[in-house]
Amino acid sequence: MTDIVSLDRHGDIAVLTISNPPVNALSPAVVAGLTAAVAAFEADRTYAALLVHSSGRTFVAGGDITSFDAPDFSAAPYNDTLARIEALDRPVAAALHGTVLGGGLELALACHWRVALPSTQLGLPEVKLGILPGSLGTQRLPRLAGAKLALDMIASGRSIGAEAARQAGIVDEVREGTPLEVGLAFVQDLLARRVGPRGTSERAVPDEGLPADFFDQALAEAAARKPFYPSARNIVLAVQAAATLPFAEGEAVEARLFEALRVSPESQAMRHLFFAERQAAKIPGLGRELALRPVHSVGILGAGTMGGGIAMNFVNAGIPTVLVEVTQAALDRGLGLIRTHYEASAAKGRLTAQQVAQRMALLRGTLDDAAFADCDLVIEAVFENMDLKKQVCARLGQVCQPGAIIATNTSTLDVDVLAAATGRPADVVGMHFFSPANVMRLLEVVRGARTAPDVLATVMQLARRIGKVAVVSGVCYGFIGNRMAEVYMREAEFLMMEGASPSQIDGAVEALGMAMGPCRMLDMAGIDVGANTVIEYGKAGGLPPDDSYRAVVRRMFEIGRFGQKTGAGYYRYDGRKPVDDPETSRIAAELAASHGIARRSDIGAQEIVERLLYSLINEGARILEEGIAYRPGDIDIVWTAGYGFPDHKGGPLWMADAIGLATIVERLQHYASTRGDAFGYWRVSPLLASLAGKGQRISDFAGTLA
Ligand code: 3H9
Repeated sequence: MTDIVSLDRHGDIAVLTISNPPVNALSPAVVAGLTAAVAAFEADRTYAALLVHSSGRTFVAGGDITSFDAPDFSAAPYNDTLARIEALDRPVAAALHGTVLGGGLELALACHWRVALPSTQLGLPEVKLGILPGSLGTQRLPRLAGAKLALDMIASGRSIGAEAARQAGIVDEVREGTPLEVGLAFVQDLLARRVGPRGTSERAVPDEGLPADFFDQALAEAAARKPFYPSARNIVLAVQAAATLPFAEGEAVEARLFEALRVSPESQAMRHLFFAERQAAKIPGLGRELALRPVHSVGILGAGTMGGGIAMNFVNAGIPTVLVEVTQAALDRGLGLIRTHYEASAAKGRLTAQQVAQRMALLRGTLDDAAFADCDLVIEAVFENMDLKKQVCARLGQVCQPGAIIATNTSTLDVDVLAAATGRPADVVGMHFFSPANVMRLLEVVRGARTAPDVLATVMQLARRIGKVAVVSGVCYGFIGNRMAEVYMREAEFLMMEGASPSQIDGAVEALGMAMGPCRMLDMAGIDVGANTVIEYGKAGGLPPDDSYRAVVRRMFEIGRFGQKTGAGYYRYDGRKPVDDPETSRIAAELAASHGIARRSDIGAQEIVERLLYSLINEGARILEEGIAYRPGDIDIVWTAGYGFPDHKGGPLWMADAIGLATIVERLQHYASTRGDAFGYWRVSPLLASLAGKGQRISDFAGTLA
């Protein structure tokens, strides 16, 4: 046996141990080790039973995702070994702990019996990688849990706990102890009861109560709700095969459907994001040995929508949080909104009354900013205005205890200027949350010129603790996300002035899978918020000398069309439903006339997509060449986790490679020549031009930030 998979004797029980840290992924070496161990067990007739378990923090978290790109990848060796395990003529049990996912659960399903520690989570999350379980999970799980639950778990990728798995028939028993203790005791019980092997594949899928059109409905739903995900349809077909075909035929169906997905661009994009997300957490130059600052309590200045949302993140993670406001009315309103939010979650069954009480007990509100003196981290979430934020930062510099971290939630302003205002810039970092802050996964962490390494590392670790995906940005206007959003909005507004309607603009990018087009996005975030950002940027001298730049948002702001909240912005709202408004088109036409912009009736979806997304990609390339982002994947994570960019496209830069950089450069040059480029809007990023010229991919660019 190997160090990775060992087979040891405990009396007449053979104990197979998988040790492939950190998560016991099924690398080719694990599969080879597993196969050898099974062969050794087959050959040794003195064993009465086999126990399969893993060392370390988890059972097996799945197939080795890094191996899926290999041209010679094949699930067959693993699947053959699973078949051999199931065919063993003596009982085989799996002792489960940690996260039993994907190929890990498929291993457990091939064993005859399963016992789990109470904290175990089990799931088939392959759908999140754009594939389906390829080691008979789609065939064995329905045989244990029924087609309905199996399809739900496989299609959603959600995990279930050990007790729910026991009730569903996936796990036989839940026991306390270490995996080895629990597994050995369980197998000894099996032997004492003289129970023999039992193969999951020999069972029929229980189909009581399943409507006759169950799979037809599921297929229709997959087509309607997940049109961009080929995995959605394939998953239904695979589970249908389990329910309707003999095991061997279902196996062949699964293999064919799995392979089609593995090589699909959608899955490649989603696998890219899996690793990009983990990579984003790593900061070049900061080692694991760096001591972090303790964060036991958090203070937040501003109890508005943003401040309240931010507070909920910490409270949800069990961290005592104090909210500070300037008036009692604002504080009461902020605390009231948080309570209402938790009570609504409780009404939906997502929280218990006790959890609501616990969370509210962790939250304190006060008008006295002296409360910040006890906090390890204080985040300012006041209105986006440089003068106000400078004042606030100066005060925080005085009131916060030595060593406390001071964070600004600015979405665009210069973090170095704010850091200087505190008088202690090493303690300062940007923490840019996205609205709604308790829901959106993205956190942009802005590294100032003087941010101390331990401050940055502490905030990155804290982000993980509160369930965010954090991406580091250098200092520039709008950081990674909003700087790119600015060019995207710029083109949306020019298109509007040229004659495209908001629904035409949004429709073009939503047809590619964007969760929301730019017009709906800003209407929801607030036209006032967007206009203010542009105005502040103007004050800081950042705007191009072009009066037509973002003219629409400024006009909308002047006339009080603040977006969804006022019933009108780019769109007019029928309740929450956006509808094109003749008034918007009149405003756009009027602005076009006053700025000498020609109106056209021939704007097509292709032009909209190119002008919006190729500008976005070009700006992303600039962000990379300037070293504002560490790596291309960080930019992809910002846009998929923060702006609704479709994950099946892998983010803007991954998509750029799929389109071809040369094509993008050619189209940028086309717009420069057809539209004129007095303000450099279409100037091609030198990095993009150079990579396109060399036929290289931007996703492979190593980055420039030291
Ligand atoms: C599958 O099973 C297909 C089968 O049906 C067919 C097979 C033939 N592979 O997330 P973390 C790495 S598809 C390779 O930070 P956590 C990860 O990159 C798979 N590497 O830890 C990271 O590396 P690094 C189905 C993997 O504690 C390190 O492990 N399974 C894999 O926050 C730590 O990861 C899944 O989709 C992998 N499968 O969360 C589960 N998994 O340190 C995917 C992790 O170099 N994994 N790594 O950055 C997860 O969801 C989480 O990693 C897990 C732990 C919950 C397990």
